[in-house]
Amino acid sequence: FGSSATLFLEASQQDVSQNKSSTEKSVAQTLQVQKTQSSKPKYQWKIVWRNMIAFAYLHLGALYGLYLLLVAASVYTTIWSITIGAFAAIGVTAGAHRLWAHRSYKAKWPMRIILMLLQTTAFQNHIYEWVRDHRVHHKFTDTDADPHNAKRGFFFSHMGWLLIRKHPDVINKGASIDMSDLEKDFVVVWQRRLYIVLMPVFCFLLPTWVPCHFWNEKPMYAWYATLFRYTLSLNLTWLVNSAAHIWGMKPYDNTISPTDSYSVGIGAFGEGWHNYHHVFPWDYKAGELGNYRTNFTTGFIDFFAWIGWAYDLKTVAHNMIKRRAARTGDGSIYERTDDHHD
Ligand code: ST9
Ligand code: ZN
Ligand code: ZN
Repeated sequence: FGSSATLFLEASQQDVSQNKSSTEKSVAQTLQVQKTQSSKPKYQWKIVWRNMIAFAYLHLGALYGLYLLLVAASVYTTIWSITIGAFAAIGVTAGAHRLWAHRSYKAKWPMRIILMLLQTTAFQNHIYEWVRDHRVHHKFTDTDADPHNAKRGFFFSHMGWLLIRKHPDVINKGASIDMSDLEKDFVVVWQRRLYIVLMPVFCFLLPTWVPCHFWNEKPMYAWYATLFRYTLSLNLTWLVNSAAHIWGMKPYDNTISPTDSYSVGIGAFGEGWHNYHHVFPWDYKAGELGNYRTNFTTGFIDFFAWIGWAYDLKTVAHNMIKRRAARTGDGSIYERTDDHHD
């Protein structure tokens, strides 16, 4: 404000004393504004080498793990890896995402504890941090304040955002996000406090120990199988931020980057109906129809609703969806052929 006032005074004085033409004045003003702006600190990437090394190791280890699972390890180790990967995914989709980030249903404490342990197995940061980044992503989608802003390209929105320091806008604008609901949930609070112990145990140690103890798997094979399971589930999750913000249909809102993607939907346990999800984030199905084959997470929540542990499941009225699609969609809703859009 101070520099704008100085600018104004300087411009006025010049006007009186030198009687310059208005064109000259505006050139002087532009130069002055440019000077003021260039004195602001410019955002620069800051690589976090610890993460670079960790993710390089994870991906190389995962490739070796895949090789071992295919040619050397016990078939039980493969079945075990898939099972743990699936349970961990549910912790992210039904837990961190649909329950804690969006409050699209309510869950009794035993279900919340189960979901918390599954989410810990997925090691995608503790629930509080995961939810904070995700709420910021929804509120500031496709801007610098979006932690994995898809406008910065496939690699950044996929994995790159975890390799560099966050854009200052993420932290500044993220401060406006209300997290008080999570601060009151004892399951979230205690997971955050104990994360440094819980995460290594549930994501790495237990999944590696079980194959060695129960079917005499070689420890090295079990370790690389763990790296494969973890790295694959990370990449499937990241595809929601990258691929499902770049390629696919936009049946509900054509003006935003998120898309409905059948293949991401399957791989990410029903989280690929991302155009729908960004328009109606409170729907517990995170998709319009949520049939179980393409939306396994919905089946999981419905099961817990059936036994009474999940309740207050929120959905969206059919008419409201239809009206919104007609108003802002890309028209693809009228060409439904796949499972999701039957
Ligand atoms: C991972 C997460 O992979 C994946 C999330 C994916 C989300 C997908 C969404 C789609 C939904 C569906 C799911 C489908 C699932 C399918 C499964 C299929 C199998 N707001 O972060 P710091 C402040 S994680 C407000 O350190 P730096 C805050 O004060 C992988 N404030 O920033 C914070 O302090 P504190 C494993 C914010 O230093 C302070 O800033 N994990 C916000 O720039 C510093 O925060 C890793 O690899 C915000 N949003 O570092 C760890 N953010 O926390 C990677 C920050 O004390 N992370 N603040 O309150 C890191 O190393 C660092 O975070 C960093 C940035 C280097 C990336
Ligand atoms: Zn979401
Ligand atoms: Zn998104």
